[in-house]
Amino acid sequence: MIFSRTRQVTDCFRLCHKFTQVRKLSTTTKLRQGRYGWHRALASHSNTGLALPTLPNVLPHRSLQTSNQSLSDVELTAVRYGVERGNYSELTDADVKFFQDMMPSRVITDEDDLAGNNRDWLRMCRGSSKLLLKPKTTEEVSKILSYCNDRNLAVVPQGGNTGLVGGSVPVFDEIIISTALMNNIISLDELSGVLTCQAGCVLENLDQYAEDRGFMMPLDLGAKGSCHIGGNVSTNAGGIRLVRYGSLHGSVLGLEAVLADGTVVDCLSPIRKDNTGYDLKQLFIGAEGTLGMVTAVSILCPRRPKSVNVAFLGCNSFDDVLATFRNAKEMLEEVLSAFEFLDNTCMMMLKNYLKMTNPLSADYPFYVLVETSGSNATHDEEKLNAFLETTMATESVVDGTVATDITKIKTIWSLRESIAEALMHDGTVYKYDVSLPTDKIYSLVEAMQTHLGDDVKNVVGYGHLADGNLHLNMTSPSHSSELLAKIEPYVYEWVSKHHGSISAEHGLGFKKRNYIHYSKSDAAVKLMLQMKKMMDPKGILNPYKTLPDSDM
Ligand code: FAD
Ligand code: 2HG
Ligand code: ZN
Repeated sequence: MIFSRTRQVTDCFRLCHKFTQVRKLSTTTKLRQGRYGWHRALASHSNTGLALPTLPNVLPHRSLQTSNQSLSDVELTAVRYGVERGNYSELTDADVKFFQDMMPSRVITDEDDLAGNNRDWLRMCRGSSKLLLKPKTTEEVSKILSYCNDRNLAVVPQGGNTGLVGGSVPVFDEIIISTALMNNIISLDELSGVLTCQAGCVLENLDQYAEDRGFMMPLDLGAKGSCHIGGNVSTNAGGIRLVRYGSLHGSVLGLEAVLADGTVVDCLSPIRKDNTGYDLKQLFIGAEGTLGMVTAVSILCPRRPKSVNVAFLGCNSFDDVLATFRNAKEMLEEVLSAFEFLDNTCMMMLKNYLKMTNPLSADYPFYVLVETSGSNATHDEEKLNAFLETTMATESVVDGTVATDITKIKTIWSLRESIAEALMHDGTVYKYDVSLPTDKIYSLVEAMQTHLGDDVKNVVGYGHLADGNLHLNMTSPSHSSELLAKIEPYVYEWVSKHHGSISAEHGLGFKKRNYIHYSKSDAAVKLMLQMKKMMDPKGILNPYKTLPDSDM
């Protein structure tokens, strides 16, 4: 069995430092069974050939109930944020008829059917679109955009609608163009590992397809059961493996996009080296649907590792987390595939709201999740063993557990991947996703705790420590404009002062567009506005998103 390991590491844990073996994991597994199917994300760790359960490609959020908010309560974005509608045409019956003639039964106008597409995952943004289109081909997307451009109708591209910055839903009545039916896998070259597919393929499905052929997707994130590869590319999603496989700017080899006027730009090259002119595909990666609609992607998939280990460790301070990271970089570098952290308030929420179990014998101020992936189990275990011995000897780690089989690995990962969901049960969530010099990451959480005091219910910090990426989240019983005004722009000023980025991986979307100046120079923003004007002169593609409000 591939996940079997020498007893060395666990024995060493027990003997040296009162490390707990994963004895509570069976309990945890039981609690989670059948509740949150989407956490099968962790199947990607499997190299065991185990048959994994088939689970629905939906996140559980649709049925979540937070403290003071029911689904129908989500305030219209335009009202909550006081936005003015752009000078776009209103949808007419003739418009709807045009689309119905073009793609009968894939034109949705029923208000109830549209509700989920009008509202974002966080339930903070809601639009009032009257039309959802579900094209199947690039040609259909091209016809839709050409028509909308001629008619001056605004549109919003939508993938899995798991975005966290309000980018994937309309602000007013923009037509929603969903990639839900653009889900064909075109090819996977088993020599190069290049996978080519339509934009609406669900990330997890792609990963399973790749797994069957000995490969894996180079990115992984908690929303993998719902998000689409086109959405991933359009947000330049980071996730839990960026430390190992890099960003989508590197692994996306080619893409196809449709411009606002319907022009199809074919840059779907599956080749690795191509220095012919400007690298246009990069423009669409992270553009959040404001420059074109991504219709197909070629992406480089690494070989699936033969050996995977996950350690979940307890630390007494953030300095200890940093020391553990330093050791991991030094001792595990070439096999390190994830290094994540969470604070104890996150753990409390996982326990209280999702009834999950801390696999360690006690609570600690901080937890670290370290994953190694490699091709030689003995080699990887030796390295992990040496790393654990060192961190224990220096007491930067005071408790921990190593998961040795796929079920336990999944259980540990599900702790980390469920934090966003647990937070939703704590009330209204104010979500910030920032990059900072790694040693400054947690100082921001402390600064916000001091700054907000009792005005806020909880302030938590967790994230992709290896990438210097903090997920700072604050909660309050219900939405409060006063609280928001106390958080912003304070948080952005803090990040800018410490030379960070105000959006590490989620993008700017609707919520953060007007704060772009905290991370980009005037000249850079001006050039972005000029590019937008050139590629989408009427501004029909995802208006009110990514770029700051401007008179240009
Ligand atoms: P959507 O939410 O539908 O859209 C996102 C943006 O892309 C919108 O602006 C939309 O207009 C645009 N868009 C979508 N499809 C296209 C297209 N084909 N062409 C052009 N524009 C398009 N993000 C991370 O980076 N790392 C994480 O670890 C991570 N974890 C998450 C965990 C949870 C539980 C949740 C709910 C979200 C998480 N996210 C994470 C955020 C989100 O999942 C990612 O941003 C994801 O890439 C969005 O994909 P999607 O298909 O849902 O896109
Ligand atoms: C994650 O890493 C996601 O879990 C969500 O990017 C982050 O909830 C958040 O703030
Ligand atoms: Zn993240």
